[in-house]
Amino acid sequence: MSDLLIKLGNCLQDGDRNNAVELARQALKEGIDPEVILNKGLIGNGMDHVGHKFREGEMFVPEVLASARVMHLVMEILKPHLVEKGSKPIGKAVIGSVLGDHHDIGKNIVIMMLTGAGFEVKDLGVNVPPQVFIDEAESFGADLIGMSTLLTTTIGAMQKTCALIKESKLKDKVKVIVGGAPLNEKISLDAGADAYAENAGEAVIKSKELLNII
Ligand code: B1M
Repeated sequence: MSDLLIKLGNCLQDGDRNNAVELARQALKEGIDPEVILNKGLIGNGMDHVGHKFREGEMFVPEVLASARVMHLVMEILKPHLVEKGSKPIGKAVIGSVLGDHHDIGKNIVIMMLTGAGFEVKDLGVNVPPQVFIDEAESFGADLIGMSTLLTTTIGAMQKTCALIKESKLKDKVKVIVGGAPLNEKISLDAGADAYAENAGEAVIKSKELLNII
């Protein structure tokens, strides 16, 4: 990994927003692929370490929040480079973090990547109740509902939302894709989702597969 990306990841871990922004701009100027900046610098050398330190009790909520703010800031800089919107959307999606879940970084990345791939995406935000996914999908005319679940304790909300979708009139109209750290293929498909994606790149591939987009 380049020195620049290691430094960027370290800034994210330290919550150092000024230097992080500077380094991200420099990385883009040097022609480093924005996806590499995201996956290797911000996630691989940044957020993954933050998660580990949080789990081990070496970092606490205020520090993790500072890292999350740096992530948001740098993502704003990367966004125009990751998103090159096509003129006509290849599909429409509504995506949110499930009820009880306030994590939004992964969801936002998935939205960015799907938008970049040509989807029109409505961001439902965080802490989204099951019925809201259905109502918003209906009014937006979505082909796809996406749910992000970061906590073990919110897997139930994902399962409940999937069950409600199956009982709703949208059941044959929309496909459901889910993702987030505590999920896996089995939990997701057992809950009634049509696909599970481990990361944002896979979310794009699987969303296209679900909608038969080659
Ligand atoms: Co929280 N948190 N957090 N947290 N937090 C985790 C998830 C945790 C694993 C940390 C730990 O203990 N090691 C742990 C959950 C344990 C568990 O349940 N198994 C945890 C906890 C416990 C909590 C609180 C309960 C802590 C507390 O208050 N005591 C609390 C809960 C709040 C709530 O939601 N109700 C809490 C709060 C917070 C902060 C507010 C401080 C902050 C969130 C800020 C924000 O999101 N705006 C935060 C953060 C930052 C984390 C960690 C450190 C990082 C999450 C992240 O952004 N990762 C996280 C540890 C970790 O994951 N390493 C942790 C980077 C992001 C790019 O990855 O979100 O996994 P991720 O998204 C990936 C894939 O999962 C996938 O693609 C994304 C991009 O590649 N994906 C999808 C995600 N959604 C998808 C949807 C799809 C497809 C793919 O289709 C639609």
